[in-house]
Amino acid sequence: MKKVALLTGITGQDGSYLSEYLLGKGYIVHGIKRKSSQFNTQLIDNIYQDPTIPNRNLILHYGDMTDSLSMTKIIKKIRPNEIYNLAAQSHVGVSFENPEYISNVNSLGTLRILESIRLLNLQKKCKFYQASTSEMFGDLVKKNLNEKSNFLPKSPYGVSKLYAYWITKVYRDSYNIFACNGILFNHESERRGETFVTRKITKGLAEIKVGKRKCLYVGNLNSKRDWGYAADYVKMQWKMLQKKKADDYVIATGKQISVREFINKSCNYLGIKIGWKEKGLKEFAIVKSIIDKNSNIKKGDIIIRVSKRYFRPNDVDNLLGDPSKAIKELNWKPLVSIDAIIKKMIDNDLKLL
Ligand code: NAP
Ligand code: G4F
Repeated sequence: MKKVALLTGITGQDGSYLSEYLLGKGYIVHGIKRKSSQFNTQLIDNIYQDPTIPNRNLILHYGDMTDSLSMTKIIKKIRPNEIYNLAAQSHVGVSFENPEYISNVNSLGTLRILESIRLLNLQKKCKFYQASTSEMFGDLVKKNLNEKSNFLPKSPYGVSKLYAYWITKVYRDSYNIFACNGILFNHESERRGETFVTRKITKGLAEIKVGKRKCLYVGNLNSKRDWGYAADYVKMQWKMLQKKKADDYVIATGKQISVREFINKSCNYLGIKIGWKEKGLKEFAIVKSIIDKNSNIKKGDIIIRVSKRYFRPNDVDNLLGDPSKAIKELNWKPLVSIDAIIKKMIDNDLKLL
């Protein structure tokens, strides 16, 4: 019998990679998508329309994390073996603008699924994966963060995800549900949403290179992140649910760079040498030289500026993970370096242009 998986957030970065991965493993994949005024299935259209994948293997349902009835109805109909809860309002900066909605989706949305598993008596049949996040840690601890580190979230997003993390543990311990938290550090890809800083930089610089844009405005350049590759990380989501015992795991590379270094590396890859001038909100990056003489950029052009608009009321400046437990128990090894991620993202953004 084929295994049946249900993915919330199937239209997002991780949802698209995980559904490809599970279909490749012979699963029947059900996904929940929101009703939107524009198409929101771009990232899964390739698999949805793939003639080699039978229609019945990838099935989409309309639903919403804020709507218990729709969620319970879908779970009752499908009776999945595995649920991957990837759906979230996932932008930390935006969470300061709509904290109530983000809590409804990220916190109560998770509770709604766990309650459905319990009320439908699926405890023995259905395993549950929760997309937890390094943003729950905050940045008060300056060492590598692991499963035993304290949580001190600094944003409504971080707090909403901490509720989801704990309720997942509570349902595991109270009702014997096989429920795991994957505490994933930042992971990026060609499919990363365009408002997250890495994609904003690779897309923005690609546009500057081809003359579609003059300058890119960013926020906190000093923030450091432990950036990995999304297609690599989703495999660990699946692996967690294949263990004998449910547990929580940090998935990270154990290396970090700053936003400024990410820009430097991206410019290097595009053959643009830049220098940084001034400090704080006045800081900017100026072109010192360019390898590609046909480029639209000239020496002396200012291509990056800082704007107050992209600062958060409170930011996590420093995130670095310690994936030792996953390395040992899940046979985890980060496979794609930050330079390789940047190359993949820029090549894709140039191709799209
Ligand atoms: P993403 O690209 O932003 O995708 C989020 C998904 O959630 C989208 O499919 C979105 O649907 C869906 N969604 C949002 N609100 C919803 C609602 N009310 N009802 C139903 N679906 C809703 O995020 P991602 O990067 O793939 O991340 C996947 C999960 O991992 C998220 O829970 C995120 O918080 C968590 N996480 C991500 C990272 C990372 O670095 N990427 C790190 C740690 C944890 P639409 O397409 O309709 O918007
Ligand atoms: O790319 P970001 O928006 O990602 P952030 O805040 O780390 O959140 C992402 O990773 C979390 C895991 O730790 C996920 F849970 C979450 O769902 C999301 O996927 O920002 C990264 C850093 C921040 O410090 C931000 O202040 O970059 C800084 N930054 C500087 N300029 C900017 C910008 N961030 C954005 N989005 N846009 C800017 O212009």
